[in-house]
Amino acid sequence: MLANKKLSDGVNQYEAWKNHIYAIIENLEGWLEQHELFSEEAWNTLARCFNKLERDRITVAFVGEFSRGKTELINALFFSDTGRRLLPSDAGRTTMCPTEILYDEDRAEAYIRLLPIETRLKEYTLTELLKMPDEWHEIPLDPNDSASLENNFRELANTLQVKPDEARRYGLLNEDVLHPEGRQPKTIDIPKWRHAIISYPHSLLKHGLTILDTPGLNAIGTEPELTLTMLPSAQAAIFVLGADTGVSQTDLDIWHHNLNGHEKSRRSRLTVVLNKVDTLWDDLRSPREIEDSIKSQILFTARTLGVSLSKIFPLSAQKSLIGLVRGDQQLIKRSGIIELENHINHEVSQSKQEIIIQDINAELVNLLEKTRSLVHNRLAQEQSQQHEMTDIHQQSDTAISHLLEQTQQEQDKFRLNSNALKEFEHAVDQKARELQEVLDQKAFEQIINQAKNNMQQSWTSKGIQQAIAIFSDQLKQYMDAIERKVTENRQLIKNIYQRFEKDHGIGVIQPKAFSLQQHQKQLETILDEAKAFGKGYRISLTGQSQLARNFFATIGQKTKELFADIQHEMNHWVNSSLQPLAFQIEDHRDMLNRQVQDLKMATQSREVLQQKINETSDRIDQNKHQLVYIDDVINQVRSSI
Ligand SMILES: Nc1nc2c(ncn2[C@@H]2O[C@H](COP(=O)(O)OP(=O)(O)OP(=O)(O)O)[C@@H](O)[C@H]2O)c(=O)[nH]1
Ligand SMILES: [Mg+2]
Repeated sequence: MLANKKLSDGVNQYEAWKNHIYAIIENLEGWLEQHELFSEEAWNTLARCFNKLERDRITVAFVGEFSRGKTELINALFFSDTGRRLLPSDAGRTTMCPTEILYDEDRAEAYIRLLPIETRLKEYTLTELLKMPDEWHEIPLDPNDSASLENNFRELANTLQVKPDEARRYGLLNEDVLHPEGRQPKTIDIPKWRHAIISYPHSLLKHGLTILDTPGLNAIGTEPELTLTMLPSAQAAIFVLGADTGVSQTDLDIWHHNLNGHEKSRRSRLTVVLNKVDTLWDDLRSPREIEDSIKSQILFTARTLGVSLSKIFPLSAQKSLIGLVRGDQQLIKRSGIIELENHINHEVSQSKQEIIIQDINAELVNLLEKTRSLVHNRLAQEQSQQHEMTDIHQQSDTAISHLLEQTQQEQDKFRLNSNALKEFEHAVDQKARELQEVLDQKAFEQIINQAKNNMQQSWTSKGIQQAIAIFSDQLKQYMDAIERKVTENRQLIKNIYQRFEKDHGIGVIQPKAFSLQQHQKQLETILDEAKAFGKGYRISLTGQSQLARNFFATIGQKTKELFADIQHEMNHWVNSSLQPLAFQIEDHRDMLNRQVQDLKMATQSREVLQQKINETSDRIDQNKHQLVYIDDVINQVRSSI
């Protein structure tokens, strides 16, 4: 189908890249093993890359005020080949809960999993609930029966009628609906489900695309994890406006609070859709007049939101769905959907590049470069040994005995130093323990608990903001203390390497130094969000305990994950920091042993020495071939972008 073609191009390219990298990793693994270059560090790096590739998904989120046509657009973009309006799209509020649409590779089945709204009363965060299958209601789906699919998907729009008190407990009561005097409503409608996950075997979803459909975001009680965690982590967000409504105040609120706000880098991945342009199609106006009126709407939107014109796509989701279902090419073209598809395609491959450059590519190239230095070292050693042997070949017997003596002395000195490696390892362990003490889970929990108490005891918005400010300061101090210990550790490791370099000319290949820079940036972003959170809440609407719960379900959870990440990466760094040195020590020891043997041999027979010289030449050739191979793989990785 025409409309899906471009999108699948983007995702297919991504899939092809992934397969390419998988193949590179697999080949590399075998090759490293074959040439005795497969260190524990290499194993860890490759395993990490593999994991990242497995888990990696691209999320495109659809965001906007209710009834702007988000769901209709998803139907047109992804599900028109079912010949139906698959996901419920209707006037008024329709999508009631955030809905992730993906394909569950592990289970390889189609289903909807729905999280009951009642789980809002539990202390668990959404992230935690994801790991508790019993809390979810599951409906199996038959992807070949589109009528029953459409029927099952209606659950996404399902509501419950509850008493105002119950709604308040869920944090879903807008106090404005209660009249200060006069009669109170007996019941009000709230969403039946809190979150939905659809697994559906669509080719794009199978290739790692996740679509996130959101309910009109201005809705009271919007799941805080949606706006603070899920939206910021989506690779692309599509903000949907209606040409019939223009940019309303509520559209602007959503834009500023959820999209344009804290993470400036996200802006490049933001797309604005001006939907429902068909409402401007008017048979009494000339095509030129219609085009002009669309253009002026686009200009106005660009100015109001402060985005460039190239990011705004006028279209009609409804007409494109109809055109696609009927195979009406003219209507499809007029609907404007094709331009949006091209753009999403571009965004998807853009974010693909970001992932590659930042993560996998850098990791692989780093490993390959280290391996290259190692082979380079071996080559240099073999070459100098060949030199020495050729020299020896021409020397007198007394000169050879002298050389043997010298080499044995170096061997002794080296033995002493390399025995000291155990002590160095001990020192690094000791420092690592000190670091663990600083990163102590209890200290972190204390910060969280104190903030929780402070918030629950605050009766004013100002009090909440103060509690957040204290929380931020404490986290910054905590991070600074970690930074100080990390610096000490880094210095210790550097000294050890320098010592071997000075005494024996080895230790040139050093481990990648661990840096907290990235994490510090992440903490800053989270703290900015925390500040915005404090300002954005009206305590009267939410109540402190619900507010504290929201805060810790989002900001609290994020900081927890951040420090868990730091701990994890740091452990890896400390455990592997002396590995490159150990590897080089072993290499150097082998070389010295060989030299001593060669010299001993030379005192006995010149012929055998010649044979040794020839063998060394062979090894030099092998090393040169290995260097060519490594450069080739580095090029393959770099050119895979
Ligand atoms: N005329 C016209 N109507 C549209 C278009 N796209 C969507 N609609 C209609 O607008 C209404 C709302 O569409 P939805 O897709 O449910 O909107 P939504 O943004 O998902 O709304 P929520 O789920 O409530 O957040 C439905 O009646 C659609 O048929 C369009 O391009 N043109
Ligand atoms: Mg919807």
